[in-house]
Amino acid sequence: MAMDKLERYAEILDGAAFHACATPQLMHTDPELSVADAYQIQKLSVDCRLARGERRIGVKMGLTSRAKMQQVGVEEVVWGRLTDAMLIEEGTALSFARFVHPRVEPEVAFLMKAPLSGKVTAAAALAAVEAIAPAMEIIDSRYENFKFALSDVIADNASASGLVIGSWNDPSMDFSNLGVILEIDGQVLEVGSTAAILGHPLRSLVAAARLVAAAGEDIAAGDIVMAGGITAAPNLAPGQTIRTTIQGIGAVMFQVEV
Ligand code: 0L1
Ligand code: MG
Repeated sequence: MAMDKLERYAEILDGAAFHACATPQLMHTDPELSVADAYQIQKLSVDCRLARGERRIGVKMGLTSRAKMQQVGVEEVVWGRLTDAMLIEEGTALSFARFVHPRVEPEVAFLMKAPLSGKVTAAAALAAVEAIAPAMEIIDSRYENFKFALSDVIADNASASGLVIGSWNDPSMDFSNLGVILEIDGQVLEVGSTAAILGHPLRSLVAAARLVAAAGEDIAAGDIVMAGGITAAPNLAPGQTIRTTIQGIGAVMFQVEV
């Protein structure tokens, strides 16, 4: 696809995120949009954020669990880029007005102590991890009605929009199958296991190293890698208190402003 068209799509998606205003699916006007085109659009749209002064802080993996794939009808693992403007401090309230139609996902976050790139083993991936934390991702599709096809969601930075990270833990523990509870206003809405992430969260990190390297980039020391949603993602609404607890590694919470 011609560069000027890729740039135009990137600006549309960046504008939709910036103004919290939904836009039609790119695939409706361009049904031939390829996955490779979509990742180029993603990079160009994140470049718009970087040009406004945001800083890259890592990457997110998306659609890494059956529950997530079934919820949105897309059956591929995807990745996206995270910036510092997406970080929400644990325990604080986020402004609902920043988002189009946000949802929340319980996740595991990795903090990297060494770079990771290309085809790596799970053992090599673990050796590059400084710490793991309970986390939540706020996803917000910029498309109308939260509806998209694979290339749409990739171009839209895999719906990346916010992340909240709890306390960091030593990664030497077995975190392959830890119980997960997502509560909204004290009510348990979703339960799951870290095993829902590709069978083991480390597999998501292995996939991240491969996919990010294929795009000519690296996972760097100091990066955060969000491993992907464990359960289906409920809608957020003003006034809610959201908490995720992961067995053995702690809890993380935030509120949504009224
Ligand atoms: O992080 C995720 O698993 C979501 C990826 C994009 C699909 C969605 O918006 O639900
Ligand atoms: Mg996610």
